[in-house]
Amino acid sequence: MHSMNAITASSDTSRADHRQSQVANRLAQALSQGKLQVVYQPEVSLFSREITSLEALCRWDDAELGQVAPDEFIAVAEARGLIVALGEYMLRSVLADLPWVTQRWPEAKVAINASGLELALPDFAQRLRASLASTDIGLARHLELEVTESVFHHNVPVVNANLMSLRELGITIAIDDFGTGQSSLSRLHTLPFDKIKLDRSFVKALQAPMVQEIVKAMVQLTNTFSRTLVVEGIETREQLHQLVALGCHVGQGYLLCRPGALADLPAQIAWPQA
Ligand code: G
Ligand code: MN
Repeated sequence: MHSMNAITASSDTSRADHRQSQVANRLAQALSQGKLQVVYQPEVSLFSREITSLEALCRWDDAELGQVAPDEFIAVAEARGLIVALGEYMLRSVLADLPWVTQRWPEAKVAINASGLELALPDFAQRLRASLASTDIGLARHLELEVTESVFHHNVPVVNANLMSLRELGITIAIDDFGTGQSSLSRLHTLPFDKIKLDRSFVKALQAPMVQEIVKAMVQLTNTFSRTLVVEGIETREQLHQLVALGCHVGQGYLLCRPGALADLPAQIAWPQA
């Protein structure tokens, strides 16, 4: 009985290992051949409907594996030593797109997601600065870096030093998927940040009075400290109206705009009136 379980478990493990190796090999190739796409999803002012930020998101449609979900290939990149290459790929793509973005949306920022593994490297900020300098250091004020609360699992002094160097350059810091990580509130005051992106799970549960109170508290907290609150995962008009009523100013989600190629994004967002 035990040995049967052991056999099943080990064949599951080897199948998962095999998939991971396959994804890692193909991903390394895709990165060196420029085969990943970058799409952008706006963050939108819920009052003016203007685009305040564009979040760069990676998409991968592989010739052999087909579409691979970002959750899967990012996890593989982290496990197999490809996350720095992936981060640099995204940065290069974004820097190439930035002149065009700033022409079209002069006030908007472009946000890139960084893994805690990257932030824990002592030379992260230095390398980012060097890439910027070789393009145009003035672009720094148009860049935002999104990090999740999982950075707390890494070397916090190094992470903080990186974040502070980036902020000195004019790059803003957003805490992504806020509310899902560990010890988020207790560590919040130790992290330099400009923006909180409230995880979409709060919007999903918005009917619950307790969740509405949490959203209100987050609005108040961010207002008090002059930080921006962005609510993620807005999918319905009911959610949008409820969030506006709770005092939220900026949102992101499929109702407002799906991720898309830069050329396909509207200058301003239109959504149906109630
Ligand atoms: O972790 P992060 O928030 O950066 O993840 C962004 C991912 O969330 C993207 O892959 C994007 O396609 C997805 N996403 C964006 N808006 C919505 C939404 O309204 N609902 C859901 N379920 N997913 C969304
Ligand atoms: Mn993000």
